[in-house]
Amino acid sequence: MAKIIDDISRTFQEYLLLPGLTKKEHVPSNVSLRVPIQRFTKKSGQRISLNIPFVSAAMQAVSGPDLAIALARKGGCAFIFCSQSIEEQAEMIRLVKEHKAGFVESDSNLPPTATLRDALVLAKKTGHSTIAITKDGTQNSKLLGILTSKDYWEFKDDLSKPIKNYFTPLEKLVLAEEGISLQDATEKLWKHKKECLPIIDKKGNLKYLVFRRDYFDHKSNPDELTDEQKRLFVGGALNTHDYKERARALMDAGVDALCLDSSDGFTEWQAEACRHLRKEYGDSMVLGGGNVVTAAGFRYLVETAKVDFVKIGIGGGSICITREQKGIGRGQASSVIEIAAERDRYFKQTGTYIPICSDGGLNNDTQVIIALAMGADFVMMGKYFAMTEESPTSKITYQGRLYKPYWGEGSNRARNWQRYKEGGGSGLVFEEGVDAYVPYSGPLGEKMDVTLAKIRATMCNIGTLTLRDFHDNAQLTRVSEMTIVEGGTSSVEQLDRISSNG
Ligand code: MZP
Repeated sequence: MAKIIDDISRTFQEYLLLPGLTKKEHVPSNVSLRVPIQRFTKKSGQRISLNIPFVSAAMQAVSGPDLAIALARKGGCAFIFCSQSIEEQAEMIRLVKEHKAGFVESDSNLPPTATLRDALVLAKKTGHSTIAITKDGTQNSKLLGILTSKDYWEFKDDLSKPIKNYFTPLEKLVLAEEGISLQDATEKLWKHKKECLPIIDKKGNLKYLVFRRDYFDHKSNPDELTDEQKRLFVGGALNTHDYKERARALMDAGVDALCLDSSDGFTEWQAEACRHLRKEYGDSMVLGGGNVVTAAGFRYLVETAKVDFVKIGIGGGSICITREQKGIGRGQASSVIEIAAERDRYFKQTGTYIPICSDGGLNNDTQVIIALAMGADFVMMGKYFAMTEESPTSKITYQGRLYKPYWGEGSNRARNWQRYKEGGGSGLVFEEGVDAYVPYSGPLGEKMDVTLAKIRATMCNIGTLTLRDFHDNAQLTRVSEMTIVEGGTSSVEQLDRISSNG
C-alpha cells in the first residue's frame, strides 16, 4: 500500500512572523541581503554570492537580456531560458556580458540631410531627445555632431528645414576615444558640465554615448552584481538533453552560473548531466539543480549530482497546472520548511552549506519575506519579473489597463517539452502550463526597491541584519482564516473603492 504522509501541504499565506527584539542597530541601512549561490564550507567561507536574494525564472516570457541587465544592476541574477536554440541563448548571454554599464549604443541617428521634422518623429519614436548626426545616418558611421531638443523649438522653427543648420558640430563637442573608462568619461562630463559624451573610434566613427543621467542611475545601484572583470553577472538554464553542447556555448559566451531547468529534478538524468558538467568545468563553476520538494530529493542532488544550489517547487507556479494534470507537487511552504531543515542538518554533518532557492508561487512581497524567513537563501520568480518593463514581451492595452503576456514553459506556446521529459521522448503530449496575461508593473528597478525595503524593514522587526540570522531567529505562527480577515482593513471605507464604485 502507498505510504500516506501524515501532514498537510502548506502555503506561505498560512503563516505570519512574530517580531523579535529590535535593537538600535537594527535599521534598514545596516541590513545586508547578500546570500550565497554556491556551496561553501566553514573553511572556505561564502564564495560566489548574490547581492540581493532574487533570481528570475528561466522562461521565454521572463528572462531575456534586458531583464538580465536590469536585475544584475539591482544585485540579482537572471537565468536566460533554454527553450530556444543554443545559438540564440548564447547570443543573449553575450549581450548581457558585453553590456557596458554607462556606455550606450545610440539608437537615435540621422544623416545631416534629414529635416527637423525627421528629428522630431525619431525622438518621439525612441523617447530619446539626443540624436547623433552621422555621415550616413547609421549607428556606427562617422560622427558629425549632436542634435538635442534644446537646439530647436518645435512650434517656432520651420520643421522642413535640414538639421544641418541646427545641430552642434563635431568641433564644438566634447568627445572621448574608445577605451576610456566609465570613471574618466564621467569626470569629463562633470568637468565640461555636459549632459552627453560621444565616444568615437580612431577613425571618428561613433561607438557609444555616455550620459550624465546614467551616472546618477549607476550611483543609485550600489548592489550591482558583476564578475571579476566588472561585467554584469548572468545565468543560463540547461536541459538534460543537449546540455553538453549548450553548456559549452554558454561558457564560451561568458555565463556565470548554470542551472538545470526541470519540473522534476529528482532523476538519474539530472545527476548524470551534473556529473558531466562538474567533470568538464570543475568546482569553480556555479551549478544549480532541481526542482525537488522533499529532503530525499535535496540529498540526492547534493550528494549524487554535486550541485551548488537546489531549487525547490513543483506545481506552485502562477501559470502551472502540473498538480491538476499529473497529481504531483507539494505546498511550497511545506517543501521549503522540510528542505531548509535538511540543508541545516547537512551543514552540521559535513560542514558544507548548500544554498536553497524557493521557486515559483510567490504572489506578493509578503510571501517572499515568509519564504526567506523559512530558510530559503534566495527566491526565483517568473510572474513578478514578467510584469516589468524589461521582460521580453510587448505591452498590450485591455479595457484601459496595460498588461504583458506571460506563459508557462509547459504551455503549448512555449513547447519546452525537454523541461518535462528529462529521460527521453520528445514533443508535448499534454500541457502543464497556461498562456495568460499579467498587469504591467513598470520598471523593474522601482518595483524591486519597494520589495527590498519591505524585506529590510521586516528583518529589523525580527531583530536581524543578515539573512542567515533571519533564518535562525525568525519565529512563525500558523494563521486561521479569521486571522487573515483580521489582518485586512475592517469597518472603514477606502476612498478609492468608493469612487470606483461610482
Ligand atoms: P511564478 O513566479 O510565476 O509563480 O512561477 C515561476 C516558476 O514556475 C518557474 O521558475 C518554473 O519553476 C515554474 N514554471 C514555468 N513554467 C511552468 C509551466 O508551464 C512552470 N508549468 O511551472
